[in-house]
Amino acid sequence: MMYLNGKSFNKGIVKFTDYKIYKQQIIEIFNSYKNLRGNLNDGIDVKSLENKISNLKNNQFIIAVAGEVKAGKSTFINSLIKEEILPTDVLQATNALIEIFYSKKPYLKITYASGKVEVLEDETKDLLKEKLKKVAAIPEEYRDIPVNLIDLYLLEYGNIPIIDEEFIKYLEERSGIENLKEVRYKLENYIMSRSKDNIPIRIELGYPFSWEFDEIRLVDMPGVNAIGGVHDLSFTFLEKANAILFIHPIKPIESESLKRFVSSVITNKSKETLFLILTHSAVFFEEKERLLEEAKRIYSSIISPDRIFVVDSILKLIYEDLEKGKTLEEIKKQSRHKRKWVMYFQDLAEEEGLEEKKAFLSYSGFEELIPVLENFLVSVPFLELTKILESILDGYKEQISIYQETIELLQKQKRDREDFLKEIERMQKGLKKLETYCYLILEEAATIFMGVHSPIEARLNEFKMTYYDIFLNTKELEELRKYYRDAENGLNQLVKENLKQISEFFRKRLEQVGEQFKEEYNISVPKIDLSAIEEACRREVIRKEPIIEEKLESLLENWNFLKPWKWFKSERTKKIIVGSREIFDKEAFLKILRNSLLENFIEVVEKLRDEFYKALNFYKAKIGYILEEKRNRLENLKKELKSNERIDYEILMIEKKITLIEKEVKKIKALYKILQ
Ligand SMILES: Nc1nc2c(ncn2[C@@H]2O[C@H](COP(=O)(O)OP(=O)(O)OP(=O)(O)O)[C@@H](O)[C@H]2O)c(=O)[nH]1
Ligand SMILES: [Mg+2]
Repeated sequence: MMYLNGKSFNKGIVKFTDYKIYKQQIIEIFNSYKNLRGNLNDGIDVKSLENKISNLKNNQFIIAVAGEVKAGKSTFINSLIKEEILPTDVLQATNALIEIFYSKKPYLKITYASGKVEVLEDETKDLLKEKLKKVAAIPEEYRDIPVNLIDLYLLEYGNIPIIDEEFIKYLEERSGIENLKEVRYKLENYIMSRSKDNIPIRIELGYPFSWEFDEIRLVDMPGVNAIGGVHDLSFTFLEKANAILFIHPIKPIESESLKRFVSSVITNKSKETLFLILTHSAVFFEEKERLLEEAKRIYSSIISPDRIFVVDSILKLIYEDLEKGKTLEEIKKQSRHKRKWVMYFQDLAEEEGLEEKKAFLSYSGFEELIPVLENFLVSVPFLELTKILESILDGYKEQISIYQETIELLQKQKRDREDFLKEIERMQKGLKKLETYCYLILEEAATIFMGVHSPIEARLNEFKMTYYDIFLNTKELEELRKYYRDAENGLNQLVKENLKQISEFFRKRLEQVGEQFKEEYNISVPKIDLSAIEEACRREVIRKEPIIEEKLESLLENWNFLKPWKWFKSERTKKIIVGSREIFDKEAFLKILRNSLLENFIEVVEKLRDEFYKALNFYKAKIGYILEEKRNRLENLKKELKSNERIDYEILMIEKKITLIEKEVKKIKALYKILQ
């Protein structure tokens, strides 16, 4: 329909507003479904549907905005949310990321490395802006010292190092900055001013923005370092992000940091969510088309061309000012930044005979970006919507078939009780036989899907070998982190695919059996919600919750979201003694970490296999349960003696219900058609 793996976009562009409308409709459809269904088991796993609905309700879209220092990240976000609230032109502290979300009242929460929390509510925009600047930015005078390294040292070791030659050498080596000795006093001053109590690690900003914004969380990431690296908390966010926007000035077009970011930081999975946003297009306005084409060519192997855009955030901000009723003259006077661009593009607009406001928006490039971005973000949940509709439709179909079967039986009962009892007995016999059949199918499944020659074994082994090699050959800590994550994600995928195969197998077999039983015993094989079973199994196998369900609030405790990773890091940190100081020995640490990860990885794979086998039992239990229920229903029908009036009344009620269901089905089908 729309796109697969974010690779290609077709005609159907979905906007947030559309999505929100459809979502609301589907929530209503689900509520009616729950009512109409009552206690009747139509084979649909209502709990699982309910989960999906509640996920929809709490859905959050995370947009991570990453890029090198000074690339224009904060300005870009400001222009997107139409408020100049994030500090720009100040160096963002390396360990502070700022999350921005919609809130009716302004709200600012700052969490420091020590755990200390500060909350500001109901403050004015200017005050929030000031506070943000103070907290998230690094003072100008420290720009030439490796503040991020010092902060990281503090975060890792908790104490402030003595600044001696060794430490200065350590800083120089790791930062690539030379002659730090000469600014020793700066180092001292900086270190004196830092403690876990004033290193912010998470800043949450709620504000009544005027974008269709309430489900979006934008994250202003600290600049990736020159070699494209990010620290663990940033990595966590990148992993969770629904879209990663890598901001890069349009010139120079070639970016080492982007290449490294892609090759060694973000996981394969996240690669599918990556956008490249080239900013500052106003500065090279004449060349921008050419540069865009060049970027698409240069980055074709790492990023899909329909996810590369050229924008100018300042032009967008000018447009927003105009939207708010300011005149170009006023804008010129108020902002030094904008002045030059107002003048240049005002002229251009005049030349081209364009209306001012329109011109600035069009020159900004955001008109192209925003629809694609919105569509990209809602496409996945959109698919989820259609899946929910499909399940409900299946449920209704089964309900109608159960009701019709019941009406038939009731009519038979009215005509001839003998005959009716015989029919029920025949059906019960059929069900008994069906149960045996189902177990046979399960046996068959076990031989196909379990054991040394099963497809999952082959895949698991292959997988193990691949990652074994990758781990062993990884020389950088950061890459190891990415590959470990890749391995975990890969396992998830592997499990998913294999469970799907099992489900497919059951689906086909049950269909065959169904035809046979319909003819022989006049019973329909009860509907089994295989996709819900699949999901339940997946939850058993992979303990990690799907991202959507994860509460963002718990992220801080999940500072170690990368659990094994973090665990190894903190438990097995290898330090060596250099002179009087313990210094982090990267080589030794990497070796230990690599081995630990390997051990852990293999353990996970083994465990996974066990769990996977258990999944088959899960199918068995579910199928057994559904068949038993159907038998009980027949048993009850048999026992009950009913007068003809009673029977007529029941039939009438059932027919009424069928009419209601048919009405809903019609509604769903209409909506389904739109969504397709
Ligand atoms: N003309 C033009 N200037 C821009 C654009 N984006 C950012 N700038 C300017 O570039 C400078 C840096 O922008 P910031 O938004 O602070 O960059 P940043 O990536 O957030 O920087 P750090 O947080 O320190 O890493 C500011 O002076 C902005 O006005 C753009 O699209 N066009
Ligand atoms: Mg910034």
